[in-house]
Amino acid sequence: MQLKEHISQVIAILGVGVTGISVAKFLQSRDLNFVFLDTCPQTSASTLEKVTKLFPNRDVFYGSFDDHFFRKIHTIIVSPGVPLDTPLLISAREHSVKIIGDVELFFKSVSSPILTITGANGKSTVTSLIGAMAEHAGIKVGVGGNIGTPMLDLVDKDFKLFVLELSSFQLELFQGTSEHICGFLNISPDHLDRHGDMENYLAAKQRIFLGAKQGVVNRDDPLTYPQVVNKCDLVTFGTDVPETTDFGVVLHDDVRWLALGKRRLMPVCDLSLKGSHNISNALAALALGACAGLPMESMLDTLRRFKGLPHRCEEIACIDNILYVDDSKATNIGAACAAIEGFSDLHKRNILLIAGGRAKNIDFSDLTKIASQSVKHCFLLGEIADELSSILAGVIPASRHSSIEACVAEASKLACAGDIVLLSPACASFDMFENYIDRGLHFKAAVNSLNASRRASR
Ligand code: UMA
Ligand code: ADP
Repeated sequence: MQLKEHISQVIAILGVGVTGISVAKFLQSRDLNFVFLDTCPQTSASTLEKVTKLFPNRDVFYGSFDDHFFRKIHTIIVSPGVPLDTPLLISAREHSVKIIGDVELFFKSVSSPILTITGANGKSTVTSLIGAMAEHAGIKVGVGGNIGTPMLDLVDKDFKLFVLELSSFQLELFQGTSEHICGFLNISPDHLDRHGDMENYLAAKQRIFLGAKQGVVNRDDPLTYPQVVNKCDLVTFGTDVPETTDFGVVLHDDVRWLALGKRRLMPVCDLSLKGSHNISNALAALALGACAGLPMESMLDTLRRFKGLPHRCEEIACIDNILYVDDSKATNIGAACAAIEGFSDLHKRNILLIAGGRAKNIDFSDLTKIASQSVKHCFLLGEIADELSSILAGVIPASRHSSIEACVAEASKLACAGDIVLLSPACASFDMFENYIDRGLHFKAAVNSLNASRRASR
């Protein structure tokens, strides 16, 4: 591999999170020399201790770096969470240091077909669906990327197909150095704190078409089509009637069917996942799976069985005929709107929404519009609570709370039979929780303890 050419210099791994550790294992297995860098003063002692234990002979540098330092580095492999305009990377570029991400290393290291998936929302659902479809068909499939398992952990394992979820952060450095089949699901504002504006966010997502031989795009969202001239064949999905080789929805005897062209595949009501956003996710998975040659019967059977991932519109409990739903993974406005629409009742305001956290420089007007039709009360959390409270003033009754437990307790008092208490925060979790999983687990624990106390009092 190219990285071996510079014997007197080393590779630097920037970031000691799960990506950094997987890159280190990969380089170590190939006898390549490397050091760790980290620019976050708040990186915990326990993380650094873990890295030192795993790689006792490797240096870990943190803080700021002088010119002399860059003469010893030929390549920096950057973790996705590190912004590319970080001063360290600006200096590195000035010293002609090569800057790459783990995706590039992955693409150069595997020979089995690769499916790549991006979009603002639905990435993990579609990625897991395709993984489950391939497994159902008996194919040894490696699933990873932004979904959690760092992709370099998948190499050297004899997988016959790879399904990778790619975030805009990972795509910023993506070069598409070998062939793949890509899917761009949808776009709505997210991560504008990192990308600055929608144009940059979309430009990062559009990089998924680099090197793609086939692309799956969403007819309901034209911004998912490649915006630069590109040679890949396109297959589309959408919730309207499809053309011959595309995926969509057709009506037959008043029943809605998922369809490939005119061919009816299965009734929409047979989908195990609920909500209109999941019809799109199912169609995207079918389109991508078909491009990868997965058998239709395996794909349809998976769609009938796949129950969804934790913290995505996950129904936790029904207490006194009030449903409690954990949608902690809804970390942007588009996702929260999809969840609210999916659970709303046309006839009344039936949702008690728990929202808030750390905002990402996104305009809340779409959320206010959708929520005004179906949200009875909004329970606000985190750094954005004050701002959100003024935005909602006069539109939706709202109150601020210091914990998710308090939100659940207050929501249970205001809710009536048939209502839904929905945690769909529209914000990142890092101001109060370790991540969205931690936030979802706190919600789940609060709901379970409410359930236990109601049972005890009966
Ligand atoms: N760091 C720096 N300087 C910085 C920022 C971070 O040195 O300016 C260091 C931190 O101190 C830490 C390390 O970088 O040591 C963390 O790296 P990271 O933030 O890239 O996190 P990883 O643990 O490597 O996890 C990453 C993804 N994280 C992000 O993109 C923020 C994970 O996605 C992904 O699952 C994992 O790689 C495996 O591919 C998480 C995520 O929140 C779930 N993604 C965003 C989302 O889904 O919305 C994009
Ligand atoms: P991602 O990996 O892109 O964050 P997930 O599949 O984890 O997406 O779903 C996260 C949340 O996004 C879900 O809980 C749901 O609220 C919302 N969501 C899922 N699919 C879609 C979609 N196709 N369109 C809009 N929102 C969606």
